[in-house]
Amino acid sequence: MNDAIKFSSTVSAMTRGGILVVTIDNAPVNATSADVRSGLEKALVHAEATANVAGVVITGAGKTFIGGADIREFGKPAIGPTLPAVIEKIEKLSKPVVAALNGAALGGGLEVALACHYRVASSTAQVGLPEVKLGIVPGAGGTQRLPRLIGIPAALDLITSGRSAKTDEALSLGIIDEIAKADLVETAISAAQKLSGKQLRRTGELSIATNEAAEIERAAARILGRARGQKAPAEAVRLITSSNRPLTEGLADERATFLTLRDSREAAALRYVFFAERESSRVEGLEGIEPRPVKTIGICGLGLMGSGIAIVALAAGYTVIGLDQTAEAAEKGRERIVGLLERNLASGRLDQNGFEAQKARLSVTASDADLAPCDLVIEAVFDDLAVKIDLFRRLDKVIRPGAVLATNTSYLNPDEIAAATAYPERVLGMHFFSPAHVMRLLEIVRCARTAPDVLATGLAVAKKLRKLPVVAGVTEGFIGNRIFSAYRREAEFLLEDGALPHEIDAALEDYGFPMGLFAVYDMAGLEIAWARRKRQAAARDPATRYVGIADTLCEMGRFGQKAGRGWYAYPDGKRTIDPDVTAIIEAARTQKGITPRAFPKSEIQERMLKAMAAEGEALLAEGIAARPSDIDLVMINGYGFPAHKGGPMFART
Ligand code: T1G
Repeated sequence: MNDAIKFSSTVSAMTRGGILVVTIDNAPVNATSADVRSGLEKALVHAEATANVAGVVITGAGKTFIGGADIREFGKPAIGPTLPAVIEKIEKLSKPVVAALNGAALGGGLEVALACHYRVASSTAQVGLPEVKLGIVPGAGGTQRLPRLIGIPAALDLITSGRSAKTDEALSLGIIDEIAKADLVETAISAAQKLSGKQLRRTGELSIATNEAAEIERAAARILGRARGQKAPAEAVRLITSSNRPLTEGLADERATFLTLRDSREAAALRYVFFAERESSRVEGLEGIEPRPVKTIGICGLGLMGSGIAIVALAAGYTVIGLDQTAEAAEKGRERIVGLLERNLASGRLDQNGFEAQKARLSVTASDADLAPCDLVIEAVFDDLAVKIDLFRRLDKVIRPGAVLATNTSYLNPDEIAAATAYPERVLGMHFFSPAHVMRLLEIVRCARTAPDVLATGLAVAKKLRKLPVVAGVTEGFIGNRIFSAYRREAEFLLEDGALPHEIDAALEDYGFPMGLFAVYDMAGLEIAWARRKRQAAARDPATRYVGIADTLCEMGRFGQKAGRGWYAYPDGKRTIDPDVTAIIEAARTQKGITPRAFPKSEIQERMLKAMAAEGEALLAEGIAARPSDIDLVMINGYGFPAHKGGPMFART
């Protein structure tokens, strides 16, 4: 082997068996920064010009091949060479270039690989073009080369979903040519040696099957239906479905579209969310604080929420001990959890070994004493203060003092629960969103006396559960429900001022929410908020504006979809505008002497956004939320706020 050649600070190479093995080493994810692009270009020029180099292998250092273009460079002045220029050099090289995918090849990383003449992957690699998740389209040939390799329908699925494919699927689709059985780079070297001197398969020169028009049309319609006002998926559909045109034409259209989208508000919002998700688990003052070790998690209450938490804990590798009030209830809980595991097995999310292993790590009981081995106990019992305090007092007697106690309460004050226990510093809130095995968001509630390493433990467990943790201070409803209450309050003000439920819902759906507020309200049921309003009635300040319309509906038994009527009527299960509700709203306006007026969608949206942002500002001022982007993550991941709008705090900027 010859000595290494450094083409840039992040790109080096050495010649092995006549093949120039180029390694990209740009921590943390080998993003194709300007230095990487320049190093790659120099390596290709060197390979072309060096007689005893018969071919090239490109691979990454660490666990990622190339994680994509460097998102942090977006919006800054472009530094040459551009990625498309480097990629064109790869494809046009006279000698074989083989990609050795040592890990994730995403975005620009996959685009580099697609321009190579052969692709070998390690079994742990994954490939994908996730650009739409950033509000852009692939900008370096993905929409033009992928269809040439795997056909338009499969390319539409991968590019417009932004999902990754593991190596088995990538092989069967034709994205990669081989899964290395032995050493990856050695396999790639021998592939390059075999291709040397042979006719090279250049992806850009491949033709595209055009006999799938009906399937393509159906797929395109489905994708556009799901886009909900986002531009990137629609542009991706246009570029992919028109990719059977001369490559240079398609590449030029793709690049222009990418540059336009990259500078759009939608893309800026999604980049903001991308970095916000990585910021949320950074808590000031926790640097260097070690979380407490957690291997066994106890879950008290095996209803919908508790069983969902059990599923994610089992999937994360924890041993789970479920507790319920009686042996029958515990057994019912176990059946519910195993049923969910069986669904995962049936859907292929779990293989048989995984199913058996997870099932084996689950036990249930009705006896507190069986929770003794737990390092963390999460309660998801009935949301009543006395019930929770009694449970935590019982747990104080059976789990070791160093074990962590977490309450999943949505609205109770965790400080009151903690204060009633023997070791308040080991108590925190872990507010899961239902269904817990689906929703990523997890509010980690820092109680007044939560010890730093206990908070660090909550964050570490959240990460292992593959949740998106956001730290909240103690206030009624923490971050999400506090903002949701403000959002709901403003909507009810709008009802009194002249708007109707379906108009408000239409404005919110037009903005990008999957469902309007009143439709969601009817689905969740009006009685929960009603019970809380009645509890708070005595303490309510008579000077603050209060809308009694929801109370009127509840007094009439209009609790929502389950009751067959709420804000809407559901004659055949179908949500229908109900003139009776309109009459109730009109009566409420008359009673308050309000002269109603019409509200355009834009004004409804503006008032709702302002109400959320104002509550967000209050949460920041009170120190309940650490940063605006945490608030945005909560509203996007827990309440359907459209990610491509960035969240209520981003939207006000
Ligand atoms: N650019 C810049 N920084 C990035 C980055 C990227 N593409 N990807 C990750 N990071 C940072 C991230 O912010 C974090 O920083 C650290 O790396 C570790 O990330 C031309 C234009 C690759 C699967 O969308 O999916 O290519 O917090 O915690 O869990 O068509 O990162 O440490 O300061 O996520 O091991 C397309 C995005 C870009 C992939 C690794 N590519 N990244 O996951 O680490 S656009 C993507 C990921 C593009 C082309 C277009 C994941 C990962 P910090 P991490 P991980």
